[in-house]
Amino acid sequence: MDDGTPIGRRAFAGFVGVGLSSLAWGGAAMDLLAQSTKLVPESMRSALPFGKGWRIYAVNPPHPRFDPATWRLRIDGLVERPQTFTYAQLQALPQARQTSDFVCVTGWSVDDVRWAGVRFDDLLATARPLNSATALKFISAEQPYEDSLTLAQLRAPDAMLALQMDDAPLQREHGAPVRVVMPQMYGYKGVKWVSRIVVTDRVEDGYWQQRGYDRDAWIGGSNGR
Ligand SMILES: Nc1nc2c(c(=O)[nH]1)N[C@H]1C(S)=C(S)[C@@H](COP(=O)(O)O)O[C@H]1N2
Ligand SMILES: [Mo]
Repeated sequence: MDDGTPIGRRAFAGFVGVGLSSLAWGGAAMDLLAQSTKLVPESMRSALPFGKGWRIYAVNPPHPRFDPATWRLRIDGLVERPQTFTYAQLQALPQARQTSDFVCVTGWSVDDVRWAGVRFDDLLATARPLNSATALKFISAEQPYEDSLTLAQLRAPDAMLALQMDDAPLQREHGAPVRVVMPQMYGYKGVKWVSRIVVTDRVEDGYWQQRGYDRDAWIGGSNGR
């Protein structure tokens, strides 16, 4: 899944005619160049790693590695039948598509991200949440990152567990193989590297709520904005 990265960097270095080591290129530097310089045509900008304005966030490097042979998504808690999905089984569920903007509470955003993935009703269909269930807790393989959303919030038409971003499998740095996408809320609700979903009857404070951010992260309607 990292295939595009070295190619993108080579293509970029070749285009501007400099021989900088790829090690010198942090995501932020790539962003600045890709967005500010008129030397880089739009067609090439979209091919660059992080070129659309993404900042890669993680709380506990290195990023988890995705091995399709061993990776599993566990769904348990208040369900009739706990589930363990392989990646292939997730791919076999109905795949929804959407284009939505992504907004981080710290001020950066990425417009028109193309996502594909599974709606939560489809994801939970075989597990069958109990009547007492009201929320999902998403646990990242990157411990201790986690966050929760209510089932009502997750019924938003643009909420999904994403397998793809911009027509390609989710890249490692963006949370491969699956991340939560909740476009009406700030990005911190979108847990990357999701490895377990616990069906619960109460919303718990997630990683950033424990550090002072609002539980309900509505864009423009939370965190003092
Ligand atoms: N596991 C995990 N998920 C995470 C984070 C993180 O640090 N670790 N950061 C969150 C925040 S604050 C934002 S804005 C987005 C950033 O997504 P990106 O790293 O794909 O740009 O991921 C969210 N999900
Ligand atoms: Mo964020």
